[in-house]
Amino acid sequence: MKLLKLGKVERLLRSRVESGEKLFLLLSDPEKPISPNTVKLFEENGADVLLIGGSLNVTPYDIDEYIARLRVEGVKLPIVLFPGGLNNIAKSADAILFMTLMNSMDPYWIVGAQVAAAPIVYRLGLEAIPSAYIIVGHGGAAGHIGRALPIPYENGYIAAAYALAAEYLGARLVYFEAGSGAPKPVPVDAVAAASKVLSQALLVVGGGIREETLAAERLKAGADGVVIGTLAEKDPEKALRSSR
Ligand code: 1GP
Repeated sequence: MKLLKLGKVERLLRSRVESGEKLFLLLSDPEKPISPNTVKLFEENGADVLLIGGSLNVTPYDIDEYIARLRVEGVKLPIVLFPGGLNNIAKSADAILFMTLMNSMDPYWIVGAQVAAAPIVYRLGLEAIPSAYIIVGHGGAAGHIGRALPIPYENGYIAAAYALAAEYLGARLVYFEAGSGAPKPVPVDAVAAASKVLSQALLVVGGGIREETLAAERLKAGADGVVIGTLAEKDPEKALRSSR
């Protein structure tokens, strides 16, 4: 038997949560990347990690180029791939959310892409964070591309059942996703129900967080962190105010 050893990025995120902090995961899509200066603004104001990923029209070269630009400009945040597919695995990231799209109807997105990805992640030496991706409500592009059967907005208890199943299956991070730019974020009661049953996995929530109270309500309901993408691109100052 080998001992469970957490990677550097996961340890950092867990240590922040264990010390009572909430996580702010900034998301940049390399197709419309957030500029290095804006990323630095977020870094100086409490972002914990930069997620990079997108569903379409992204190559590993775009991601490596973007990361190189961020590093040259002095961005020090840990950079974690939030992969929309195999085309998002890039060697200069620090870690990858190694995700299964739990409520996909297509085995490819549940396990097929992961089997294809695993040897690449291993060869590149990326820290893999075992993660479950669960799509709720609108679902946006991720829901469409991932052939998800989104959990109805009103049925938070179903989302919680998925989260618990994810933890029992070994996920150490559960990501509730409403879809980028979704009209409504994941409902608070789904977050509260999941947070009540999870005992080990980090719970992060993203999609449609564009008003100042939306993140705070979800964090208060028990989310460990929020992901903000669209608002960070469009209105960084508001995104900062909305991240806590
Ligand atoms: C999308 O959850 C993320 O995958 C962030 O969504 O772009 O709506 O902030 P937004």
